[in-house]
Amino acid sequence: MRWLDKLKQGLKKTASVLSFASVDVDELEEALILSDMGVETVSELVNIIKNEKPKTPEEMKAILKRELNKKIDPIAKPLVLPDSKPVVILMVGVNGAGKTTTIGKLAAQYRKQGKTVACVAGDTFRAGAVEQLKKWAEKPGTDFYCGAQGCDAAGLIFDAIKTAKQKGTDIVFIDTAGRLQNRTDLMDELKKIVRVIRKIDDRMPHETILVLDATVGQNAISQVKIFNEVCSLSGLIMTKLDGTAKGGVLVALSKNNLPVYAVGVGEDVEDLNAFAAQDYVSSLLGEK
Ligand SMILES: Nc1nc2c(ncn2[C@@H]2O[C@H](COP(=O)(O)OP(=O)(O)OP(=O)(O)O)[C@@H](O)[C@H]2O)c(=O)[nH]1
Ligand SMILES: [Mg+2]
Repeated sequence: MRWLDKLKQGLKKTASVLSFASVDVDELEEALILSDMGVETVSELVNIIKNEKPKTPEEMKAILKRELNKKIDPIAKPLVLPDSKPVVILMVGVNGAGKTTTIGKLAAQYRKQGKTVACVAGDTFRAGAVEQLKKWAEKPGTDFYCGAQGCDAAGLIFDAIKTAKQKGTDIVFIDTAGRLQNRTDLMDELKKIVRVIRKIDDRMPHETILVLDATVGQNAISQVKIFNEVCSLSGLIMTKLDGTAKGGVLVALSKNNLPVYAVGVGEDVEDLNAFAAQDYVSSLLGEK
């Protein structure tokens, strides 16, 4: 299946929440809230639509489409790697968001472009985490760094980056353990990881990406806020846009001005792609 078809297919549930047959603004408001766009964004959108007094559902949809594009356009930015060897990319997020899978997908994409890649198993916490990343790393042939379960993640990451630097590796992906944003002990560990990486080079990590699971809807807002406070995020990747009715959450996230580098619509290696504003908005609105 082509990417755009996958995206449309994935956002079908959200699109069905957002389908409207009349120009009833209350009905529209409810639908927008159900799609997890957030109360603030929704009231802003509804006010604009009310002011323009659309006469047909098509007119209403056209206004909505224009306004959604306006919000999404500035945050839909591809990941552009800086000129550095290595480029260090740190992946963070709550448990099960899709960090490890996303690293696997990105590693494969960059290997295809001929880059040398290393994956660092910084999740030393969860049993099976190392093996999971190793499987992803093996397929496209990336270097792989890991330690014993329970070992100090920051130390492992420090050594791995140093070695990758000596070897001249192009990109280093650092996987980290999932952590809920209310676990201060784990958040402190993340601070330590960042501190240690900065000791090698204060421009590192070049990217700190929060991986968000689209199915959590509005909880993504507090995840962004807290992870940003702890490790100063450079961008977001949203996974699991397939099969969620809460696909509107990306619209709510746009007010953070953090770029959304990519979105995931499935578990396979090709199910991650750059986030394109128009494709997303037209999928959200169920356009053919
Ligand atoms: N449907 C779907 N599943 C996904 C997507 N991305 C990841 N997954 C699945 O989500 C589950 C969790 O993914 P992981 O990559 O292990 O998540 P994680 O953030 O590394 O999890 P922890 O290490 O436990 O914190 C796996 O079963 C993945 O296959 C996606 O875009 N769509
Ligand atoms: Mg993981």
